[in-house]
Amino acid sequence: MFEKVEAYKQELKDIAVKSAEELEQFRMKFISRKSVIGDLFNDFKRVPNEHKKRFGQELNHLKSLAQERFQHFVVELEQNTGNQASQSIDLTLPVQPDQLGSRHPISIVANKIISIFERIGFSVAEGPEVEDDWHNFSALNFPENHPAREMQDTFFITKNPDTVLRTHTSNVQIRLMENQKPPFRSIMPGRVYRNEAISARAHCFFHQVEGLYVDKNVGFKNLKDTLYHFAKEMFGKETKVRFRPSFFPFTEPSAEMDISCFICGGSGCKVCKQTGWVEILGSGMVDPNVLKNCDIDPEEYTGFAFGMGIERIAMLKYQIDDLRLFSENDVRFLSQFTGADT
Ligand code: 2U9
Repeated sequence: MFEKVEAYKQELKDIAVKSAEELEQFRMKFISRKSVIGDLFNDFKRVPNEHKKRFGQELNHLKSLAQERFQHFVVELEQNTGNQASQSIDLTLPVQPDQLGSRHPISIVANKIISIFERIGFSVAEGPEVEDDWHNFSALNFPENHPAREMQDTFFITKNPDTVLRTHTSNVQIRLMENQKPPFRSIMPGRVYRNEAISARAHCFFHQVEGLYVDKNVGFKNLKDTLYHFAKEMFGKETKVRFRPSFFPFTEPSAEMDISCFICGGSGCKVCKQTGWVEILGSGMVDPNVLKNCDIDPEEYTGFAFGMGIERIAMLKYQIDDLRLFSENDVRFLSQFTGADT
């Protein structure tokens, strides 16, 4: 057995390791639990007592030698492969550009709308998305039996049926008028909720920008001038505008605004469904009841208001045919909206 130890010592001194496979073979033979050195330790009990001490010393020495050699080969191999890797790197190759994020199309459209109105003196106002019945419905002149108040249309908070997820950003106008004195000239961008089944054409949340202008002597002409200016800034100088009568509980009279189709210029295409016109927003003169609900005298002050869905405008502008794309966070969709128009 002493001869075996001597033979392994010699082998450890002579051996060379050139590759990862050879290193693994070395580890199996000399380091692992089933190594030849392990076998020799198992044989220890059969060594006569008078030789046990010297055999133990020899074995420990053999084990240390194997571990030293193993460490040496590990370092040597790392250095060699590292050198090879650095030699194979072509430092003249162009750098891979960083993958930059891009602004969400809803943000792009909202920012554009905000900047158009800011340039003509409107400020931006925000308010809560969880709202009470008064600010979301009653103050806005919604009758008790209005269908929007139904569970099928509005998300009610189960624990408190007086609390809803706001169905429009009009709650912000009410809070503004309750807390400050006129004149008001603000826009209200934000997320709103409707109890709708999710499909390509409907979603349970979307985004709006609403606007409010209240002052002495504000008339329907101011509404038309302002929205006409907006349409030209948003969709181009050639854009034509038309108003159609409509109805909302919070405005009287009310009108919907169409613009000439910015894809076909009015001659008829898929986007405008061959009509030459696309509906962009709703508007109207603030109902006197709404002003009274906010302690504003409708004999002294009048105002106009408008509201538009941001998703609708983004879908028209970018010809997107499925609402769900806006909230799925698919990078293949989102990365298409890079560029200067942010
Ligand atoms: C107050 C008074 C009046 C806001 C208005 C509309 C017309 C309108 C729709 C556009 C598409 C909602 O997102 S949409 O479905 N909105 O047509 N909104 S006037 O009128 C107000 C708001 C607040 C105190």
